[in-house]
Amino acid sequence: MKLLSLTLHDLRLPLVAPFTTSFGTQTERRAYLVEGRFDVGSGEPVTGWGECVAMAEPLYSAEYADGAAQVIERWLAPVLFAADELSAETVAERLAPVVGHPMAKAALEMAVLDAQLRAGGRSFADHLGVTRDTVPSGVSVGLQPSTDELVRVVGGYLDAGYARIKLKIKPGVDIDAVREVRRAFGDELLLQVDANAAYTLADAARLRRLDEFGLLLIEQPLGEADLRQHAALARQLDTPICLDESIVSAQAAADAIALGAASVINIKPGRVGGYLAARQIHDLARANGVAVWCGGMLETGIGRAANAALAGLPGFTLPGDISGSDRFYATDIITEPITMSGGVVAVPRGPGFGVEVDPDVLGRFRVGSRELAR
Ligand code: OSB
Ligand code: MG
Repeated sequence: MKLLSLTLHDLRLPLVAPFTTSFGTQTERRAYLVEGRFDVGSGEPVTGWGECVAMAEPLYSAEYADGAAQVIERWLAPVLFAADELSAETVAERLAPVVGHPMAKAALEMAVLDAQLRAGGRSFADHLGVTRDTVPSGVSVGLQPSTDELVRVVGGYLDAGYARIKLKIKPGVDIDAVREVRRAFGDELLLQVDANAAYTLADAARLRRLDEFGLLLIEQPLGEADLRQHAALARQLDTPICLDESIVSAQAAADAIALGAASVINIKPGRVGGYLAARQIHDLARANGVAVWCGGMLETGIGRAANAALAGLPGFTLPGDISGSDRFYATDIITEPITMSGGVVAVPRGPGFGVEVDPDVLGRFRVGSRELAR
């Protein structure tokens, strides 16, 4: 394949409700979508879509939306335009000389992969060898103004059928919140927490108080670079430690496993540089007996569909943050939104990622676009 043109669509999607984590509150999702047009050797050019999961501000990771768009425009797209035999399998290797920027790279790999699969009439799930028809659907619940409100919001998601609840926590908004949710919904509820790096090792005694609540895991209690500290914390807790921010590559995953820093890994394809690296981490974790689940980054339907396929791999033994589109958006940018029903989301089976972008909706939420060409 040859890349003919690349359009960066700059979107601002309003959220159905504010989403608050230990690092801030979002009321809209700023997202760049990547639309690639490819010469596939025969017939008409084929379009492939990718989504950049970098957030508007560099608070979750060093990458942020405008920085990712710039690195794509200035450094990454030119490498792909120069390639005569482009394939999804070689994107990461071609882009490797540019240090970092996994989310920008992942968006480009997605567009190439989507087009390549569409040209061959195959779905991403078939490409991965996924045989499951559905994946369990969990929901990430933001910090709420009060514990009463938290219990009410969790109750709403459980009534809707979500299979697992993840509570965002931060120092001081943790023990009581978890206790009240447990009290309201019982011990059978699949419950986990995510600190987004808000604690330090000095908080170990406080975090140990979470052990009594039978949580599936605690996600990223400490900083991104704190692999050794996470290993030290793991020795003091019964609750399994899951890493998110720290797993920036397959190498980081291997290090975390070897150090005993994580007994569970949250796989986010954007954070690790793409869906093919995500698959490698899945394989590595599975070989080491480490459970994985698919994280989310408030994706539009494009990334949400791709995540639902990835999560069909056999090592994804815990429910992911793969909720229905309506958990964040009143209107998704794809023609048929991703839906959660009975606690599961369907694995898409159409060509490529299996979803179609709605040009009208895209136009409605787009605040700018840039077209790049060979
Ligand atoms: O830490 O998992 C996280 C959203 C943005 C950035 C980081 C995280 C999250 C979520 C939401 O928890 C997951 C989702 O998309 O449902
Ligand atoms: Mg997380």
